[in-house]
Amino acid sequence: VFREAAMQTTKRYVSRLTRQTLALVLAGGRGSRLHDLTKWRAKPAVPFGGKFRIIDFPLSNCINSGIGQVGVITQYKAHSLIRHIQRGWSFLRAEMDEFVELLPAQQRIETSWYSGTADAVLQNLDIIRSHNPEYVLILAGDHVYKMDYGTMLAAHVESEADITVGCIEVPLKEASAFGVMAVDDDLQITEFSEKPEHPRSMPGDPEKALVSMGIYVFSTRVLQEELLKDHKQDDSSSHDFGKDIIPSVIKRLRVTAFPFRDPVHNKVAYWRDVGTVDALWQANLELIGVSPDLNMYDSEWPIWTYQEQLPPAKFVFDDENRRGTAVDSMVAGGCIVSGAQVRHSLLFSQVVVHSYSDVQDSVIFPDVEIGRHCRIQKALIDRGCRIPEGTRVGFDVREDRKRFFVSPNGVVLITPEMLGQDYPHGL
Ligand code: ADQ
Ligand code: ADP
Repeated sequence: VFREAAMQTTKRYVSRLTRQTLALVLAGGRGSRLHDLTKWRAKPAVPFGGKFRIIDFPLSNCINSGIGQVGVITQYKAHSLIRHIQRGWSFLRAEMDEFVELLPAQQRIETSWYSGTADAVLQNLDIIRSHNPEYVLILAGDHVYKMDYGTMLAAHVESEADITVGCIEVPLKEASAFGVMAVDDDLQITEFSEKPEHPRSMPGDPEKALVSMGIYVFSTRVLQEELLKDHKQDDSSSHDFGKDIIPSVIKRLRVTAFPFRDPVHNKVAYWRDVGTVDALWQANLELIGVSPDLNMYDSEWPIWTYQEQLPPAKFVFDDENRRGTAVDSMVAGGCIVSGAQVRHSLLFSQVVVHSYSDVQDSVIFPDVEIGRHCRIQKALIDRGCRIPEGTRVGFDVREDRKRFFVSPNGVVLITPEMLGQDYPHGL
């Protein structure tokens, strides 16, 4: 009884904090390592997991954590992202003061677009003030993970921090892609270097480094003061949280690390920056395993998205009685596999695979049609591609390179443009 009562009190306490929080999702970066996938769309709008887009993960985390006030800061190639958010994320109740608001770069206070991430937030300071939150949670729109931000907010308040930085352990050899930190026994950050050439390892574990997830809780007053201070240093700052703000405040302010761990299994949590063609292909295919690290079937932490009303997927015999099958695969709504074999692949919505074709180890984005007699292996096919009859992909790297992009790991990326076709609307 006492434990139950204590849990109720904790829940109420955390939900008070989440209600006093405004989340800002940074969704303006280019994500250039995804090559042609981000030529016409921002990285947060890249499809993921059969029916989602990457930004659905941080946005769902907000809603599931009880944070109903969310701004999405957009800039680069934002059309499909804006369309997705308008269509999928307008179910919140304005009268309950819940919303997902779009904040495009619109030259609000300067005659420039957003420069770094801190500048993107600074240019929206008046909007932040108008919502009058106690805390501002800054998130990146381009990571895939499930996280309860309530526990991070509670840690921020309990440790009396000015700023709390979400952090995670990664292998040392990958750490130079991140902001790398050192912490003391109270988890106060004592050192922070953004993308260091020679990252430091964690004490006691020479193979691991503690890195920033690029997510921050600020007490609103601190955020305002620090952004204005950074804004004044025009020449010396790139106006970026990781490069400028965090390194400059750790000696002056109380900046605490919040280690993100899987609360159920008590281990390092699932968190992916699907920033390359290889990583994106791999992370999508991992989902079809028997018990993947990212469980999308968890009814306690649903991932919300925009979805069209689609009929169920179907697998049919063709006119010559060849079976249409998919094994060891995930297939979204609206797909038709007719007289073709699909193995170890992920088919997003409305993919059609025609007779005598064979698809293996591939990730097929929505609205793709694969013609007859195709053999496709280890491919990532972008939205809207019409693959012509008899196409062979993934068998001859030199041939593939002539028409398509082949990743360092040998994944063949195919976009409509590479096939001489138009991109579909809303990409
Ligand atoms: P990076 O991953 O290099 O490092 P950055 O390119 O600054 O981060 O992007 C962070 C987020 O902001 C992304 O979601 C991006 O889309 C968005 N963004 C970038 N520029 C923007 C702009 N001008 N306007 C709006 N949105 C913008 C950061 C931290 C590291 C940390 C990693 C974790 O700096 O310390 O380790 O994230 O991935
Ligand atoms: P294939 O080239 O593999 O023979 P078809 O286009 O002839 O493919 O379609 C095979 C089967 O797939 C059809 O008999 C039908 O059952 C189903 N099918 C194809 N297109 C549609 C569609 N638009 N709606 C519903 N079912 C379809």
